[in-house]
Amino acid sequence: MTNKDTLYRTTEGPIKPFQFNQHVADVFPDMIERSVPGYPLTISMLSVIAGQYAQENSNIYDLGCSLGAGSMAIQQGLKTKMCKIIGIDNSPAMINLCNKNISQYTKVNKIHFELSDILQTTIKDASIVVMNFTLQFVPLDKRLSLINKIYEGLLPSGVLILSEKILFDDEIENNTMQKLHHHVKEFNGYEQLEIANKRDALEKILIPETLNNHQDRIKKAGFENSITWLKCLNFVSLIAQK
Ligand code: GEK
Repeated sequence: MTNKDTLYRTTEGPIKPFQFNQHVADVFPDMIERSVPGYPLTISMLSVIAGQYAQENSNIYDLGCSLGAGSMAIQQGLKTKMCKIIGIDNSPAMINLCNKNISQYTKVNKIHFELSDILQTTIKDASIVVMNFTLQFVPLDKRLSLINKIYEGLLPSGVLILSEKILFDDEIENNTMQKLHHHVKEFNGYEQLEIANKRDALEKILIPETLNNHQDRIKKAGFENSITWLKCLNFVSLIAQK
């Protein structure tokens, strides 16, 4: 049973900056599914990607794992391959819920959830590193060193999966995508007030960049290529191979 997200259905101000606290963790599946167009497909495709790119006896990282949806999809895609899946998040509320949920599912016992800052954590012997809508919450000036660290921690032919909300250089395209995203939220049951309050809360917390910015950074880190494998409005997912 997922709890319905009504956190921003309030006329009481001022709206506080967004935090991944217990209130958010408690409604997170509903929040992300109704807010991020294409999210369920992004998650289910992680099973396919894991099946294809996981290397035997390697590590697989899910950075900013929230409640572990990505880690669990990866686990399902591995079938008989032996890998260590490591889900990392710096929100105690998220990691506590991950550990509570995992004890109910013995089949996901190969996932290790860690409470830690992805800027501090070591990445090594990785065949896959997933950052599903996480880099956008990392300060801009820390993003290149994080992508560099991921590149260094990947095995030869290892892949980074990077999903992000993006901006567009073209003003008309940018406005169109933002409007359509707003309509998706409305269609999914959010009221105008909730949408406006959440936008205020996320300002300066979620910092999107253009696809070019991401591709340039990925290239600078040393990846041979980065391919957009999914795009839904202003949300994309890239695969970059070492
Ligand atoms: C999913 N990937 O369901 N260190 C660790 N975790 C962080 C950091 C950091 N420096 N910064 C942010 N986070 C998930 C969804 S949500 C995306 C990811 C969203 C964590 C933060 O605590 C949150 O759980 C997650 O990154 C971002 O596929 O809510 O739009």
